Amino acid sequence: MADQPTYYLTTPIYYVNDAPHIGHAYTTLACDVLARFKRLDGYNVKFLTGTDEHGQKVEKSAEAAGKDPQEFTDAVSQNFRDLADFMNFSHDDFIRTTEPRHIAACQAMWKRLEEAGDIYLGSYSGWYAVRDEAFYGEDELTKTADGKRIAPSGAEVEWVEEPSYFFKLSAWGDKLLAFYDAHPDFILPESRRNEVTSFVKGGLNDLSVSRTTFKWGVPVPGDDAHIMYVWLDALTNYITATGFPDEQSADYKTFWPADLHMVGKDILRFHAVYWPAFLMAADLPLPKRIFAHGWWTNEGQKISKSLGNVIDPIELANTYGLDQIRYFMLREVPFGNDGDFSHSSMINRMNGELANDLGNLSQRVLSMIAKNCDGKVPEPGELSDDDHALLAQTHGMLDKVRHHMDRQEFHHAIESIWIVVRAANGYVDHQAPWKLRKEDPARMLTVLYVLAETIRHLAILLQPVMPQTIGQMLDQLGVPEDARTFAALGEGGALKPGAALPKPEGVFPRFVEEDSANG
Ligand code: ME8
Repeated sequence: MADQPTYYLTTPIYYVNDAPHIGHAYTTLACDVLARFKRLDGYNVKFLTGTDEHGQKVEKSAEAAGKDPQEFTDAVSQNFRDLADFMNFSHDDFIRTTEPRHIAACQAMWKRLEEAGDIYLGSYSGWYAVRDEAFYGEDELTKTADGKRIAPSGAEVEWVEEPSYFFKLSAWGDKLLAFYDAHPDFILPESRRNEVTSFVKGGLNDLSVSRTTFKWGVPVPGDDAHIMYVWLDALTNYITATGFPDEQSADYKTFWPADLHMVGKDILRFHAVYWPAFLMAADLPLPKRIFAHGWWTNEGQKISKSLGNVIDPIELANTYGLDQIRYFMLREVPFGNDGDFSHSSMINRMNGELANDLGNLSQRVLSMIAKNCDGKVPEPGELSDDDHALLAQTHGMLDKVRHHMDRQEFHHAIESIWIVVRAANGYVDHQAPWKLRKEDPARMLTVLYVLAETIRHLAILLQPVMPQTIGQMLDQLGVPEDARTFAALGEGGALKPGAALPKPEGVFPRFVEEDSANG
C-alpha cells in the first residue's frame, strides 16, 4: 500500500555485560505493545531492539568471565534474544553492534561528523565511569568516606588521561534549545523535557568521542589507534537498522527519521542531547520523540545484582502467566513514573482485574450463550436505551485508546478500556440475563448480543497487551484472524447472529497461593 502510514520505534540496545532482567523486559514490552497497536491500526511498523556489545564495560565483563569478548557477547546477546522470544515480543529486527552493517554505519557517521568540521583531535583528562560508559565533571561527583568519587548514578568513576578526538558539542547548545522549543513533544514526559532543557542551558562541553586505552570497539576511520566512544557507536544503531549509510535504501526512505526512541530515564541525556547533536552535525533528520520511562524497584528496594533482588521475568511469568505480567507492568505504574514491583500488587491486579473483571465478564456471557442460545451468536431485537448507552461507550473506546497510545500513556489507554469492562459488568448485573431466560427470552438474546459485541471490541483493543490470552478469547467469540484489526471494529466486523461458537473456557485463572508452591 503506497500511502500506508509508517511507524518506526526502537528500544535501547542493552549492554551484554549482564543477564537480562525485568527492567530490560519492561522497555521492550512497552515498545512491543505500541508496535502491535500500530500494526492493528493499519501502520507499516518497524520495531527494533538489540544489544550494545562494545566498550570497556563489556570488555571487562568478558575478561572477568575468562572469555574472548566476541565469544562472550555472542552468548549474552543470545540470552536477550531468548528473553525477547519468551516475552512474545514482535520486533522486526534485532541489531548487534558487532555486526558488519553497524560497523560500516558508525564509520560513515564518523566521517560525516569529521567532514562537517565537528571533530578535532585533543586529549582527555577527567573522570570516567565504566559502569555508565560516561564522562563526568568534578562538580557532578560526590566523595565517599573512603575517598572514592561517585557519579550521580551511583557508579564509581576513575581518572582517565589519554589522546582523544572530540565532538564539538559546545557549538550545538542553542540549536538544541531551539529544536526543543519548536518540537514541544520531542521529549516526554514533560518533567524530563524540563530536566534536559536546563542541562543544556547550563552550557555544554565538547564530548570526548574516542578512546585509546582499550581495543573493544569500532576503529576510528583513518586512525586505528582510537576506537569510537561506545555511545556514539551505540546511538548510531538506530539509523544502521534502516540501511544507513545507504540513504537510497527502501528502509531508510520508509522509516528514517524514527517516530520514537523509548528509553529509561537513566539514558535520557545521551538520547535527547548527544544523539540529536550528532544528527544535526551530520545533517541527518532527527527522530520525532524520545520517551524516558521510570525505574522499577523491588518491594521498595533498588534492583541490583549486589542486593540479590534482580527480578527474572521468566520466573515471574512461570508463576503468574506471561500475559498477566505484561498487563501488570503497563497497568500498575503510570508510564513515565518510577514503580515498585510487589507480589501482592501483582496478585491483586491478576485476580481483581483479569480474573474477576475481564475473565468473568467474558466467561459469564459466553457460557450463557453456550447454554441458552444453542452455542450460536444470538439474534438481537430492538435496542433499548441501556443497550445504546453501553454500545456508545464501546464504540468510543478506539479514539480514546489511540490518543493515549500516541503519547505513550499506556496506563490511561488500559484504563479507557477498563471503564468499558466495568460498564459491561454493571450492565450484566442490571439486565440480569439469567432472569430474562424465562421472563423475556427475546430480550435475553438482545442483551447477550450487546455483551458479545462489547467483548469483541474489548478483546480487539486488548490484543497488543495480552496477545496470547486475548487471541484465545477472540477464538471463543468466533472472530476470524483477518477480522481482528481496528478496521474490523466497525459494523462490517460485527458478530454474525447464528454463527456457531466453540465451547467457552476461562482464559484468566485466579492466582491461589498454592500455585506459587507448584510453580
Ligand atoms: O544503557 N527499571 O544499556 P543497559 C526500568 N547500552 N528500566 C530498566 C531498569 C529498571 N530497574 N533497568 C534497566 C544501556 N532498565 C546502553 C543503551 S542505547 C543506544 C544504549 C532498562 O543494558 C531501561 O530501558 O544498561 C534502561 O534505559 C536500559 O534498560 C538500560 O540498559
